[in-house]
Amino acid sequence: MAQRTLARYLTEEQRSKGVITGDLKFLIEIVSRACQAISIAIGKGGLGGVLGEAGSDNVQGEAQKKLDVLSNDILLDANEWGGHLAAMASEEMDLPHLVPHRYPQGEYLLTFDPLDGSSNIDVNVSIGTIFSVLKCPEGADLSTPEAAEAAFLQPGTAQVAAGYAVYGPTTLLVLTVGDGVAVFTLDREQGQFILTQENVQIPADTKEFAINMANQRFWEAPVQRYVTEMQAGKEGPLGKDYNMRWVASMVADVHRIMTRGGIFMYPLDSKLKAQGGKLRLMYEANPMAMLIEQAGGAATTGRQRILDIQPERLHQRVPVILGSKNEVDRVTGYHAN
Ligand code: P6P
Repeated sequence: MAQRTLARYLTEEQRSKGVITGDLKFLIEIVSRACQAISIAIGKGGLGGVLGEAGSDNVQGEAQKKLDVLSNDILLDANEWGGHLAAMASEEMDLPHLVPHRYPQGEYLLTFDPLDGSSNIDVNVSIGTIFSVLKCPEGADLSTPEAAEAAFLQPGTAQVAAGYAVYGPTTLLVLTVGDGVAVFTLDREQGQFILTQENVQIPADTKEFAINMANQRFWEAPVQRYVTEMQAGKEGPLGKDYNMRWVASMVADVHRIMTRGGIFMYPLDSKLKAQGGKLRLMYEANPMAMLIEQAGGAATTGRQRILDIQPERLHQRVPVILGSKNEVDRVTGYHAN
């Protein structure tokens, strides 16, 4: 059977299933080409002069890596001229980036974390790009970047597409347009993402958890209880031995869960309480939550479904617990007790 490229998959979703519009198909293809360019830049590493610090901080107050800034620029440049977007928002920019008036305005909003896990860049560990697509509300005020923020403040259930690229031994694009999750592998010779898996299903049970154990003393009681029970293994209340993984690149940890199940937790802890959590809602938690749910998993803050959260700020942070449904339900249940 002929290889199904990303373009062919999207056309099938658009034509045969009527799931997406032509503009959304075009937007996703543009984002995929930007991810190809980011993959090439990362692959050059020290040879491309792109490692190390950029010498600036982002809106989160985090030191930017050269590749953070480069990836952000690649996504902005790729997306602003096509006529499918009204505005973009990024972890690396305080305010939304409006499509310049010299270009046609589109009906979609794009949010992204251009390079997630950038603390792993210089040590050659997998990193990724995370993106989310929303419809721009009718009559939205896009007169200034400050005014445009309100248009983005939609719950995760309003996303029309979400995906990530993971830059690892292979570069993969994992995508949902609301009709299940599909995985595409970058064929560097063709310069194409080729469909290698569709209808991804996350096992409802798992024996593998992902959390940064160094924060254990800061966790709330329900997470303390859950992790202690998993560490108790077969003799403990959960009756099975668990393994632990923590890549410290959300994209890599989530992709492992997409591939073989697991539970990922960046829970609220006492040192993060004031800021509401570590991970960002609009371009980390929401797109990953849509993907996880579309693959049969669950995604909560411990207290509520992530996709139901009504955002209040563009760079809002939330606790994240996602992955194999039965395990997420268990630890979420502990929060309710
Ligand atoms: P810690 C990367 O900086 C990130 O935003 C996520 O990709 C990752 O899951 C998390 O932070 C790692 O956090 O505290 O373990 O370094």
